[in-house]
Amino acid sequence: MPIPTITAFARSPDRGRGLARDMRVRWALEEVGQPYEVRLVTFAEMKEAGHRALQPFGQIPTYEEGGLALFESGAIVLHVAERHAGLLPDDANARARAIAWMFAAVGTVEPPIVEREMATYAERDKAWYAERLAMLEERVRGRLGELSERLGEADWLDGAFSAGDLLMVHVLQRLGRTGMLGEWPNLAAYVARGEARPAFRRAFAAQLAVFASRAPT
Ligand SMILES: N[C@@H](CCC(=O)N[C@@H](CS)C(=O)NCC(=O)O)C(=O)O
Repeated sequence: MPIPTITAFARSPDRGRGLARDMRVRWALEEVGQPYEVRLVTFAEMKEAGHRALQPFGQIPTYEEGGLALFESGAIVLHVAERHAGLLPDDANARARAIAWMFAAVGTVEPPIVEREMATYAERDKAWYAERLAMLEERVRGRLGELSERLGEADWLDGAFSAGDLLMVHVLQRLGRTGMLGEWPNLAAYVARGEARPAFRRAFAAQLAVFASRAPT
């Protein structure tokens, strides 16, 4: 496989906390041992036609590998997982279930978490903010309770660690500063297990190094 190139924020708004979605792609590539290159883009560059040709919505991450260009972090992680061993089970049914967890992460669990976070940025000055935040947090709690119930005492969502866990852990990390994860000790432990993986640590260090190298001194 040619060395893929991904895009990431030139200046990450999370100040190196690894919440931007290039992190999940980096983590997947580290899990399978695939070296990669990173092209850093500014916010202005993300909105230009050149970048939009790769990512129609003017966002990161993107993924280029030979003649293939991809966007959507979930699709990129799935591509990486399908091309390499290690992130999806060999058994066809188990593989299908792991892919279902990938969709659950980005399609069912991530949206209420992102909606809550967006409200804290964009709606804080509204008269109805407190009421709306409480409502959004209840939605997040609903999903977390359901996920916690399913995970139970297992280490991972369905057998061995998979791309489904990779995406789910990264999605849950966005709740880091809210304290909400602590309400479900099994989910907090699940995220900690993901963060302890050597591939996660390498990916995290790589994205942090970008922030550190560009942060004003
Ligand atoms: N569903 C997309 C979401 C991509 C996304 O929201 N990227 C963020 C960074 S994590 C971004 O580029 N935000 C800047 C913007 O939307 O202008 C994916 O998973 O790749």
